[in-house]
Amino acid sequence: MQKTKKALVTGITGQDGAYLAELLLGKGYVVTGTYRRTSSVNFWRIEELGIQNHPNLKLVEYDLTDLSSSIRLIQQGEFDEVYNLAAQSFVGVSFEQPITTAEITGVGPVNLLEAIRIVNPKIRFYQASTSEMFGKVQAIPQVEDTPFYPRSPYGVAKLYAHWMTVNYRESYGIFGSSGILFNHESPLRGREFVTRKITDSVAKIKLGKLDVLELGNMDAKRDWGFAKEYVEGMWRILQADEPGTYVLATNRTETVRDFVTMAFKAAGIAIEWKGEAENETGHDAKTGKVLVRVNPKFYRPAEVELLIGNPAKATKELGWAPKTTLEELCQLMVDADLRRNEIGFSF
Ligand code: NDP
Ligand code: GDR
Repeated sequence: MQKTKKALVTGITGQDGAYLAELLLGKGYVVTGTYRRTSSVNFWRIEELGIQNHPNLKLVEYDLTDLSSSIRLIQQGEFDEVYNLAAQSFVGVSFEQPITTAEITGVGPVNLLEAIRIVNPKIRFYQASTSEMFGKVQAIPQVEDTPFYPRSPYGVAKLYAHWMTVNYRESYGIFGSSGILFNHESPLRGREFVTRKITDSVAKIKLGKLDVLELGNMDAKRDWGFAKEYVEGMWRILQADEPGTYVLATNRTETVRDFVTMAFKAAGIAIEWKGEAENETGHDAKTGKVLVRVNPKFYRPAEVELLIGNPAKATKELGWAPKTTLEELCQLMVDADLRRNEIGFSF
């Protein structure tokens, strides 16, 4: 009989943690998911997925910045696989809180790597690396060996954790793998990130609950995929024969402006664009009403202008490929936000 696998998922209150826990539970894993002690814990994602009370899911309080609890967590869990998804993951905030971001997003993963090295070096470790490490465009499409040039404290912190994962693999033989994941979105995306901010605002505008959507840089181009498919990629990365680094992406890039147009279209509203840069506005093509405008307060001190990734290595070695188109993804996000806003749900 095959042994039941045990997995640790840090950051289960986040988008990817929730989807990954759902995936692993579906595969028969016993899953420990970590959340932070806060005054009001936020389990809405695992509630929405209906896994909060799953008999094979255990929720534990944990902070990635604490080495001693990292060691105890690894000692107590007898895990086969550890997926480190916890991070201060918002690029914008990383400019305001660079030190906290470095401690959580950069050094935090090393606490887990140390715990694994000390307690059980056989554990397979997944690090949530990011296309933000590519930063300033060096080549397109970006692949595993494209040079890194991060453009935010978040990107720099992730790059440190990425190289530490490589370093623990090469120094101690730990099965440490990195997924360099490009932006992936879903109805469970946090509302601070641009796609969900857009789909939630479009739903509110459609329902007469908001007048105007305000955004920052409309020219930024991103390679957006569906989060549910990307967590499947994370799992595949840890099932490989050898540890390694893999890009997960769609190989398609669109501007923020294109995503806005797409989201309004998904809600049955055609948008016309006028003006440029800070004066750009998006109008309802039927009524002429301004529905979108630029607010420079959402600009970042440094921007990643263009991301597009080629996942050919993951396709060849892991059999992973994205399936959902950006139009389909956008439609399912808008539909979810319309449903939520109709019943006054506001996460
Ligand atoms: P989220 O921001 O939705 O989730 C982040 C999780 O980390 C939350 O559960 C959060 O808990 C937790 N967390 C934050 N700080 C700590 C801490 N000090 N100790 C323990 N847990 C902490 O991110 P996503 O789900 O979107 O992303 C998952 C991972 O993948 C992140 O590491 C992110 O940087 C990375 N990534 C994401 C991409 C994307 O497009 N989504 C692309 C590439 C990489 P709380 O709820 O308490 O804040
Ligand atoms: P990103 O995602 O920075 O790529 O990081 P985000 O959705 O925050 O921004 C994408 C692009 O949109 C531009 N933008 C705005 N962004 C936000 N959040 N709000 C706005 O109003 C707005 N207007 C324009 C941004 O400037 C940017 O160019 C995400 C996170 O999930 C990271 O954790 C992850 O590593 C990367 O994706 C890959």
